[in-house]
Amino acid sequence: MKFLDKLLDYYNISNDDYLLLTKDVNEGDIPFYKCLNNIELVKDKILKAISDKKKILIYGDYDCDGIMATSILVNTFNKLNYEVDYYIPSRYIDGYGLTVDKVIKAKEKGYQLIITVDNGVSAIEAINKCKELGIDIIVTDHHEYNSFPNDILLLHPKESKLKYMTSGGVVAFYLSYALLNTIDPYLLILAATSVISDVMIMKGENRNVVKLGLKYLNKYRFDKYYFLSESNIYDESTLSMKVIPKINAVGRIEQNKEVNILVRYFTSASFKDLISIKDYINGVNERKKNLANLIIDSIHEEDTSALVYQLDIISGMTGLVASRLLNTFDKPTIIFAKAEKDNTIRGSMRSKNGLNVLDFISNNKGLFVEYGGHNFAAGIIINKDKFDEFKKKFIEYSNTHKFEPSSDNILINVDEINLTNYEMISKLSPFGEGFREPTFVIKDFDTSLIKRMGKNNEHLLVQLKGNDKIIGFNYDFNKITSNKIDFVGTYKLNKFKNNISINFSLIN
Ligand SMILES: [Mn+2]
Repeated sequence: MKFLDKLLDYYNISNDDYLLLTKDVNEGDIPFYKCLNNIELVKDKILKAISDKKKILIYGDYDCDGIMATSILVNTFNKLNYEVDYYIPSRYIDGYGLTVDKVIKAKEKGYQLIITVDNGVSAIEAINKCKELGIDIIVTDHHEYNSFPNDILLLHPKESKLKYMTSGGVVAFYLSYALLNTIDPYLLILAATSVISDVMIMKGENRNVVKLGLKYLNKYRFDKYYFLSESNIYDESTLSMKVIPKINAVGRIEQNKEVNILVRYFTSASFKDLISIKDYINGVNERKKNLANLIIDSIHEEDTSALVYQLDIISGMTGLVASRLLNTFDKPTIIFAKAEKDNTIRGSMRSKNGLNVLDFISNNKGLFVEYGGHNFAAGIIINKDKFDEFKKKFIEYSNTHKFEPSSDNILINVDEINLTNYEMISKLSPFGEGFREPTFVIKDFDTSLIKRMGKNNEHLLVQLKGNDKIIGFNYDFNKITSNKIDFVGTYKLNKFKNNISINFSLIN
């Protein structure tokens, strides 16, 4: 079967679909800002506030989506030559979302209009406090909500003509589009970054935002991205593997208000600022990695079907540690942090195909104080005294819900690892939630061709034609038990100076 036909089969799409998915995107493919209900009213209100010289505060969130959303609006006001302030609450000091406390502080500082981004839709008490104190408030958010006061302006994907749920950053982007009357390429890549970081479905409008954002990123090569990317390839995986973890690292590691410096990074016009802040961000990211290594080294794998630990660590580290343990031990993993003042513990669940953590949650709702997430990654809060019961239940669940190797790999032979086929795949990008990058399997590979490389011979290498290779980073060589082996992996572009080659990168 031809390589393209294999791809079409895999996605269950026709040739016409392929042409549609692979065609170039342009600004006309981005929904016009009026797709959001209320946006004309919001625009009028903001323009009126500017002409009345009102003191405006943008209130964001500490994750990458919230930082992108805040930066988009701050940049927009900069372009309108109007100075605004912003605040990103600290995960540790302030907690998530606009609170009554913060509204009172805003009043004391003389703010007359608060615009929330990536939060606010459930902050009913804080909104009432604004009313009481005579502060105007506009809420832009994308989180779930039941009811919302109808005398407050709300921008929300649920109140729109959009087909798919989208990120807080994209909602802020539509507002910038309305206020500036144009699509700003830099603001679009910030929005695209938020689609990826908040794991929004990579279809429809979201896909167009990301695809055009990446096109602009490759065209303009914004310094702010260059300094965080560690790569000369700008695609969705550079964002998800390099840039976004660094943006998230600051709010996870730093326990004061440092996370606000990220908005300065993404909004400052000063190159000096940029250099010093990128050094800071990269430094925080190194500290985060070292901390993760220390934590992981201190853990002893228990002989159970799932790993469930409560550790003496800050809550910002649980996701990272859980992901690393999942990859190391190949077991569903839950890591809780040290207890909070109210005797709850926050944790991160990580899993793979075969054990859906949302299913576990919905079967055991009584155990949770709070939860949110996706099929294989969730953030949870439980009462500390429920830990033992929780652990027992989760291990029981994992006894009967074993990981299943994803069976939908495209069968290829070694000759099909080449640049032409890589390009056929990458034309379908961006990949993401709901539209996964295809994985491939090579059956019965001759193990005598396998070499090792790396300082400790920890990586697997097979040299193919030209400069193409099969590479398995930190490969588990115990898997090689006979003279044949099946390899599962993805195509990666390898660009070094003017040399381009393909790595078939193994999925351990
Ligand atoms: Mn968000």
